[in-house]
Amino acid sequence: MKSLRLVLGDQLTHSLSALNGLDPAQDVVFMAEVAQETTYVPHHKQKIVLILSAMRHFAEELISEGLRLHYVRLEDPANTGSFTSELARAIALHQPDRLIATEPGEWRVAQMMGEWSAQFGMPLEIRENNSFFCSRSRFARWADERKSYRMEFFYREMRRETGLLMQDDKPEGGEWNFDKENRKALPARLDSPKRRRFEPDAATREVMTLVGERFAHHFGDLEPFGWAVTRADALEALEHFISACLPLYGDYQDAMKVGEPFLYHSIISPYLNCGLLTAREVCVAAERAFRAGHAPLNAVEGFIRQILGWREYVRGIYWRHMPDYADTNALDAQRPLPEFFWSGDTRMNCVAQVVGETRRNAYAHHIQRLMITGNFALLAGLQPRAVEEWYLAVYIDAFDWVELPNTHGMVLFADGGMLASKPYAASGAYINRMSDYCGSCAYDVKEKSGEKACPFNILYWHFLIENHARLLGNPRMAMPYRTLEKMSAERRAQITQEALAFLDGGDNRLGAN
Ligand code: DLZ
Ligand code: SF4
Repeated sequence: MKSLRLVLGDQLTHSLSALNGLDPAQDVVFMAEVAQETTYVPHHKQKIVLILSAMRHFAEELISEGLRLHYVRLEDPANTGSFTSELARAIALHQPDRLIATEPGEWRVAQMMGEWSAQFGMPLEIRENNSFFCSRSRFARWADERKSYRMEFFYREMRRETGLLMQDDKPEGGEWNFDKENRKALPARLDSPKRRRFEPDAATREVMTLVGERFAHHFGDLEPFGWAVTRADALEALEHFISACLPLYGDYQDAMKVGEPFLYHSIISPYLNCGLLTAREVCVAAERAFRAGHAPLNAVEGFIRQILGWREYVRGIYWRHMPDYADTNALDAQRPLPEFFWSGDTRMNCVAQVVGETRRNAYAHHIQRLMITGNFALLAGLQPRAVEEWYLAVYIDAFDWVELPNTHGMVLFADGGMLASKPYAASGAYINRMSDYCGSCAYDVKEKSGEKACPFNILYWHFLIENHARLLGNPRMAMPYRTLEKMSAERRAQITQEALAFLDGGDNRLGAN
């Protein structure tokens, strides 16, 4: 039985289930760079370079292991541009008896895959993706047992199941979650670790030229490109994080500073999400640092919670609730995405800084994504689909399964609270506390109304007024609503008027495009 083994661009793992039991004498590995994937959203240029270059390096590694590859390059004149049509060409050439794949990360691709067996008249075996801790069926078992899904309880089960940071059946340090220790403001003098850059080799340079020519109109700077594109380099990036950044990762996890896009963050999500690193090895490395006394528990627990807890949890939610999940719009948010999400051309310094870093690095850390661009999108009532497309396009680690629940549920509360127990809405005071953005902003974070007032201050109260009927019953919103109720009718009318003036015609004519 001759099989064609499929490896997608986010499955670059040597132990991938689709490659298990492969017979090098007759089986062929199929990989294709296709226009359909490079353009379904206008991906940041560095994201396309990372995926295509990592695919090419991975293919080389498989060839050097003695495997037969059917590899289609994007610039190949015969390339027909989609997984399905390229698979048809490969089948005609190699005449396999069956297809073997690993479940894809994305609903859109899973739909496509569902048709292949009938289309090609041969069996297609779709195997579980063993790069995750929690299979889709395991998540369904957990979710079936409860009415509301809180990440914290899922995470505890995962800790017990994997034994990570456990002392027998008790959590290490006597508590499951040390998040309250992870909100420190940065010290005035900061000596953040210098990030490890990986100089592009000839293969990456070739892809950069291709992307520069073909995707010049896509968002983002192509140079400098310093991402790892091989497993060996990704392992080096992991080792750098563990030794130089993890000890302080916890303390300053939520902090933001002008000119410091990375601080103590791991920056390994692009490698995890395209398969160069596995979730297990990353968590094991962090736990080892704790056991060796190199990193404190609040840092290691916080990091492991992101991978073992949150990342697995959002994947579970995605597969359990797609495709309907993406269509909800619980807060009826209808405004189009303002142009400054792409240009960065806004007087709001916090937004300008984050968009600028996103353009340069294809990266922003979780608090920047949640509390600056995300908070703005939530408060301004931007359309979920437009915001989701933006996040999917601009971030190097963004794939639908992880981006959608994070944006739709966590950032925008568009699922009505399935993921988050309350909307992550905040006024300028939070941004001022967690960053140094306000000091050099054209707006005044202390002003609550008028020309100079920080737009987040006005939009925050406007958001509460607008969503009064939808959010008043939420116990976690009781405090802000009590404050709102103490405001005079005139003050509320003024907030509404100033918010609408801003949204409809203020800073960079939000809503005008
Ligand atoms: C993101 C991406 C890009 C930009 N290009 C490709 C590609 O040319 N070939 C490929 O196999 N995968 C690519 N990917 C990743 C896919 O979009 C990802 O594998 C699907 O979303 C399936 O989950
Ligand atoms: Fe952002 Fe407001 Fe601070 Fe300006 S004043 S940086 S708009 S939070």
